[in-house]
Amino acid sequence: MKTIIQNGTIVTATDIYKADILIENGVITGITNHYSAAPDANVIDASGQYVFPGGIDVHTHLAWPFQSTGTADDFVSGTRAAAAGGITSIINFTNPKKGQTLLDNLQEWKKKGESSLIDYGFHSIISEYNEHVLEELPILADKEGITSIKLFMAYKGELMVNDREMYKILKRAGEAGIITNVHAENGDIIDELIAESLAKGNTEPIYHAYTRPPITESEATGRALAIAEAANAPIYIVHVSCADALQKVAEAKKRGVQVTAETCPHYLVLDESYLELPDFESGKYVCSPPLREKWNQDLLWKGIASGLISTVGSDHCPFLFEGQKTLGRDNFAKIPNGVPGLEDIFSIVYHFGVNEGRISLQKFVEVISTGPAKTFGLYPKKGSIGIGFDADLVLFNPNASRVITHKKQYQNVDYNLYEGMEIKGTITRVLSRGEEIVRDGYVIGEQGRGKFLFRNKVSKVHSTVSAI
Ligand code: DUC
Ligand code: ZN
Ligand code: ZN
Repeated sequence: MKTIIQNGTIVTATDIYKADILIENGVITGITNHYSAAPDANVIDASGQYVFPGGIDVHTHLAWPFQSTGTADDFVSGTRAAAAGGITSIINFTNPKKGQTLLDNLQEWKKKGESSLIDYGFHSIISEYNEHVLEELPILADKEGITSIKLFMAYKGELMVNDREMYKILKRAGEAGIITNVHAENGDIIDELIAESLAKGNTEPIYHAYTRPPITESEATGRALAIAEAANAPIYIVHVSCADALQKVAEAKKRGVQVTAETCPHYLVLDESYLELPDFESGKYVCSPPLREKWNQDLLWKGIASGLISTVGSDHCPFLFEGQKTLGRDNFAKIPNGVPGLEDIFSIVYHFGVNEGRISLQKFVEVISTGPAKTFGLYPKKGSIGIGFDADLVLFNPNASRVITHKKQYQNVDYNLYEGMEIKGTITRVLSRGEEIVRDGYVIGEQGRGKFLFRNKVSKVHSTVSAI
């Protein structure tokens, strides 16, 4: 089956040009000025539209058990939401059970992934250190194509590992061609600040932010980077939320640490004041790290523009407002940490980045597709538009507008973080490996068509930094 996309404006991380795209068997096989429609070809007219590479969201928590509950989206609702929002590949976090090997745990997650609509991979979380873990790392990379893991410096008793464990794991991971994602917050200090706050009767959601101040993130970020430096290993700092933590990334990059960094749409657009909304509306915005004072946003956007931040990931960790977020109505420490974002990440970064003049079209493609593909071993199969790439494409009308509302969303959540925001630019079609899976805002692809992503080893850290 041949598909031709005619008359669109192709946007990659480096170029913008008008051309037609020929797709055969799910792969881009030609790009030229004009293809005349062959009788056996499906022709899609993209006049007046951008053609972007599909978004790659490397930070999702679908079907994720956490804090005595579990996220509201599974691989069915979550990947439908992703597709509707222009995301054609995800990398989801696993969550190991106590005493389970990484390899056994992975098989369970691969089973869950089979219901995906789009392509999917996994980062293996390591929350329990033992010698077996170190032995499993090369097997994960060589035999399973799992070339990233994740460590937490917070959530003691559930996920947190200590510095010595981090060092050993990072070192072995680096030797095995694996990049380590790190959640950088000082869990011990945070736990003490929470205890102090509750003892004083300070239980409202704003205290979630006050008990996780920027210093707890920047200290842990600096420490994680020092550990990676000592271990001579690549590291990916997830969800950088504030200027102080970003500064630690800049300093480490200057020293030659193999670091890449991510921020999330909510840190770019929302701020700490949402945690003071009345009637427990504030509970919807509880995530970790917390939303920060507004002035940080400008520095995060500048970090994207300069290349210091190479990826925007959603940290899609959705909980229902009724029944999940409300568990913490009387105690902020009981509100499950996490917000939905997968369905809107593409639009939010485009609108507030490109339309509002903060980043170029090419930089948008870099952080939403090319950067994550390069960092996580998916390039050059995913992450751009070129001959030999999978035909994962988003057709986008920059002149149409829409208003975000939870009433018209695929994600299984009873609210939307960006409710009421007007976005200029709409997704008209999404193709995954050449197959149309979204048309005019409706998901038309079938569940279970997504493929597991066996990823390349990470030998060199991706960097596009122009100035520090
Ligand atoms: N932060 C969240 O908000 N949710 C999931 C885990 C995390 O790190
Ligand atoms: Zn995290
Ligand atoms: Zn996360």
